[in-house]
Amino acid sequence: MSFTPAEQAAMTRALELAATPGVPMVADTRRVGCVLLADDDTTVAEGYHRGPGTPHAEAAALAQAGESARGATAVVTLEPCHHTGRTGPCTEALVAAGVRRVVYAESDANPVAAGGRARLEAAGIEVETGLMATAADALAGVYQLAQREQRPFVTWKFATTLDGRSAAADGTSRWVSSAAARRDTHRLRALCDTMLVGSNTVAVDDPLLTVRDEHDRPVGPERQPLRAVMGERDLDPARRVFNTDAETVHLRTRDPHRALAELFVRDRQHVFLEGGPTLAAAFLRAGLVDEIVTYVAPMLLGAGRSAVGDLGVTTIAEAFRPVVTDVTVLDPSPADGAAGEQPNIRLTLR
Ligand code: RP5
Repeated sequence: MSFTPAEQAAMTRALELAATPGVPMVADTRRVGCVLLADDDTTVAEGYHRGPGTPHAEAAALAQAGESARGATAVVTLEPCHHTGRTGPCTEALVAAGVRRVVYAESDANPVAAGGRARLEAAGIEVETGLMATAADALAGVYQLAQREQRPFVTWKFATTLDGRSAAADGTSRWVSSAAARRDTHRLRALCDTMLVGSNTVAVDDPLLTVRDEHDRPVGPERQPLRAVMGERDLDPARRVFNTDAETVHLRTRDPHRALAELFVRDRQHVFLEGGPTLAAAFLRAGLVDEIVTYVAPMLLGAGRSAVGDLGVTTIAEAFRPVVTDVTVLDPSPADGAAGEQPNIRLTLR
């Protein structure tokens, strides 16, 4: 394997493109980015997959490049597909455009789309693979888990005080996390296709569960995840979760397995779980939390709602011990700082 510095930089960019927030991804689609490089290493065009039924990353980049794609190197986060699904095969588009070399990060786990490399090589295109495969794998992890387990990937997000509380004794919880942490949450919400809470959270907190911009305005309806509320009790239609900013479904079950199965049938791939302590505990006990994102605020309450309910742990040896994958300090913006906000810590665990 040998890659030029320009190809390495292009792959970093392709991974960024693939992770563009706000792209609706459902069960059989993937986040993919592509950069086309000319012989002199300049970027000819860029593309990324914008969701089901839209052109794949390679096709988007080729359309932007036009004739300049001839002789170019295509740097792609995933092996180009070799099948006709909702759109045509990327292999044929790359061959027809006269691309000289293709560099991709990892092979496609979906057997239906496989065979891209062989087709490209048969057409005389030079192919190299494995560049930044680990980063591409992390990006693809959501899709791969959904395919393997036939259920959506679950990210559980919560905010907590230093003493593990998510609300004060009187039930007030706005806000435990800082403004910077809440902005970060909206960035992460936008990467998922479903927001999930329990009916109790809707009754008690009346959350919106939308993706909102820095001015707290909802982004367009086409970029909103589905809002799902699970629980057997009836819901008050006047709750904010039923406003017109995004679609909302009521899953009449308290069983995490059944809720995820229903969401998978609706083509959902990535659930952002923002439920309260009881729902979070039910998912953890069922082994249905794949990733945890928590914002730790420099605050002590001493009493109040705990961030997570009973996990059935009675002794330290039985503790759940997720593995930390990232620790980031979220500093307040100058305006937040002037308002007295302090840094929060975001911990990501798997
Ligand atoms: C909690 O407060 C929800 O679980 C959510 O995390 C938050 C509010 O969400 P938004 O109303 O800001 O969308 O009830």
